[in-house]
Amino acid sequence: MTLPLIESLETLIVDLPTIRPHKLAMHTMQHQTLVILRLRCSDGIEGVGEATTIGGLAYAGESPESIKTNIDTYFAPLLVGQPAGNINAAMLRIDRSVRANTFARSAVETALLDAQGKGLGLPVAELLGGRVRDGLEVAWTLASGDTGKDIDEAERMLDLRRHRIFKLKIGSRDAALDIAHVAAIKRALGDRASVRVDVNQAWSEAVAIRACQALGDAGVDLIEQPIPRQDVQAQARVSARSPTPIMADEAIESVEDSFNLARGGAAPVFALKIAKNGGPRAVLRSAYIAEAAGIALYGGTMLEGSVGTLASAHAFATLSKLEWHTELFGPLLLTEDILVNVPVYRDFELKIPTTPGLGVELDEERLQRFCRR
Ligand code: MUC
Ligand code: MG
Repeated sequence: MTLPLIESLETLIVDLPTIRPHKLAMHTMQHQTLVILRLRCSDGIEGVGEATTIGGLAYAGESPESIKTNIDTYFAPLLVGQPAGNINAAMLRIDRSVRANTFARSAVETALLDAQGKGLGLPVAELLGGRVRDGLEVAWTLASGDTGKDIDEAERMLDLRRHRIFKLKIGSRDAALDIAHVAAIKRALGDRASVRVDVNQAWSEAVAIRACQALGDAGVDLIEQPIPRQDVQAQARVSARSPTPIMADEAIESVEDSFNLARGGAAPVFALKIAKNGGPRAVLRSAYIAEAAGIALYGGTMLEGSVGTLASAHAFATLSKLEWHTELFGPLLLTEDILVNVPVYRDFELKIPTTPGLGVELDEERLQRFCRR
C-alpha cells in the first residue's frame, strides 16, 4: 500500500462582513478575517483548516497576515512530502522547528485531521476517540454597545430558540456604567437566560474585586478574564474573592499556560480554544489538565468562520464534561458563509457533522469572491 503524502499547502485570507459591529474592550469588529488552509494530498484528498483571530494584532500575537506568511514560509516546507496520515509525526516536525504560533498550528492540525478523516471515512470527532454528544449548546454574545438593542437582540434569540446563554462584552467604559448595563439586561431576561460577562483583561485587580462583587449581586453567572493575563497570582486572588466563578481566557495562550493556571489555582473555569492551544488535538490536552485539576470547561471561540467552528465542535464533542457549554456562534456573526453546507443551529444547539472529516465543503465561488488579492 502506498501511503498518501502531503503535496501542497495553500493559504487564503478571506474578509467577510459581520451582521453588525461587534464591540470588544480592545477592538470593534466591522468584519472578520479568516485564514483558510487547503492541504492537498497525493491521493487527491484535500484537508481544510482555518486560523482566525480578532482585530488584527489587537487580541493576540498572530495576525491573519503573519499566519499566512508563517504557514507559507515555514510550515509548508516542513510538511510537503511527509505522510499525510501521520499527524503525530507531522506535528512533531513542526514542534522541532517552530516556537509558539498556535493559531497557524491549529489550521495545520485541523487540515491534517480533515484529510485523515476523509481518507478513513470517519468524522474528526471519531478520529479523536468518539463523540459523547451530538450537539453543543451555544451562547450568543451581545456586543452592540447599546443596552436596549442588546435586550431586543437577546429576546429575538430566545424566540428563535437559538440561544439562552448570553455573554456581554464589557470593559471599554467605566466599570459602574458597565455594571448598570449588565444588571439591566439580567433584570430584563431574568431566569429565562444565563447572563455572563467578558471583560477581556480591561480591569485592574482593585477594580475587579469590587466589580465582581457587584456583578455577582446582579445575578451574573460567569466572569471571563477580568484582569490582564500575565499575573497568575493576581488572577487567583480575584477568583478567591469573587462570588461568581471566574473563567480564564486570554490567560491561556498554550497548553503550558493551562498547566500553570491550574497549578496556581487561578480560575475554576477554563475557556478552551483550538487557536490558543494549537489545534483540535492540542486543545484536548488543556482540557485534560483542567479535568485532572477539577476545573470546569467551556468551549470558546476566536469568532472563527464555519471551518474553525466545526473543528472546535468536533473536539468539544469528545469531552466527558462541558459544564459551561460553548460559544461556537462565529458563523452566525457573518453575513456570508464560505461553505456549501452551512453549520446547523437548532434548538439552542450546534449539531456536530457526521460525515467524514470536518464535514465541510468549500463554496468555491464565495471563496473567490471574498478572498483578499
Ligand atoms: C473572547 O474574548 O472570548 C468570543 C466571543 C466573542 O464575542 O468574542 C470572542 C473572544
Ligand atoms: Mg474572552
